[in-house]
Amino acid sequence: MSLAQAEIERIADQVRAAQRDARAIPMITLEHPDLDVGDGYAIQSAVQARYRAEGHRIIGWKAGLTSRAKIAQMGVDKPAVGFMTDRMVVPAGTPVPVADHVHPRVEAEVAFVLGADLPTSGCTVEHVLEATAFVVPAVEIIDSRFENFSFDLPSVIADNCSTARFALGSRGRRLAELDRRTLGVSLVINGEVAATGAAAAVWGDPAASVALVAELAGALGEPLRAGMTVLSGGITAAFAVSPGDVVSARFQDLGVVDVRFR
Ligand code: OOG
Ligand code: MG
Repeated sequence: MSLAQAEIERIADQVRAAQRDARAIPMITLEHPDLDVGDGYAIQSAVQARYRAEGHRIIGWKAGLTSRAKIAQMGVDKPAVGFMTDRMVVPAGTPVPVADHVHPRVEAEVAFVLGADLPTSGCTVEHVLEATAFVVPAVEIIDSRFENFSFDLPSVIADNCSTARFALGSRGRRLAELDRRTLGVSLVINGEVAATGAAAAVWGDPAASVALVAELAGALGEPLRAGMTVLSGGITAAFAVSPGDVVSARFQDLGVVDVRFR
């Protein structure tokens, strides 16, 4: 940690304003080259406090940069976590305004809904299998607040891991009914297959990615609790969207989630 609390608060104000106003800001490390991962999470926590003060409720956490495709696309090779709030949920059938974002992109992910708390350290795949009530298909809409969607690890963490919105499928499946690793998905945009993948792309097993989220969030003093939703990470690269686009994550055995943009 290199930043004083007053500076953390100042940067958190800038990041939150950029998120709310859909405005790009320079990457934080341009002004603070010594910013480290601890500083990034300190800023993220201060950003979270601003969401809570605005009336958002924290309903879950997400993994970022847990697949090779994402690591290759973004050039950042360490995973990170971000928080999700009730107001980030896209209600089924409601179009998402592109103009609410700087440069939104979409990802297909497996979402885990917890029926029990996860340990904050020493969390294993077995703990995740035990605690998961069901999984649902998800489309995550990410949006970096940094110019050109370009960042390093401390900066993207400060920006809550590019979290913007997410849409969940309506039909849950129990993990025991699925082969989590070979679970296939096609990310379809305007009827064209943009990318395909299998859930093992995410940390070898999406349940292992959830265990990692429990560890990383736990280290921040943020336990993953029963009732929370955890996004396990983009399986393929993310794709930019424009008004009028229709995005469909079509999962083998898990069903489909559609998101329309306006
Ligand atoms: C960071 C967020 C990554 C994922 O699923 O890997 C993420 C980014 O790529 O902007 O959500
Ligand atoms: Mg994601």
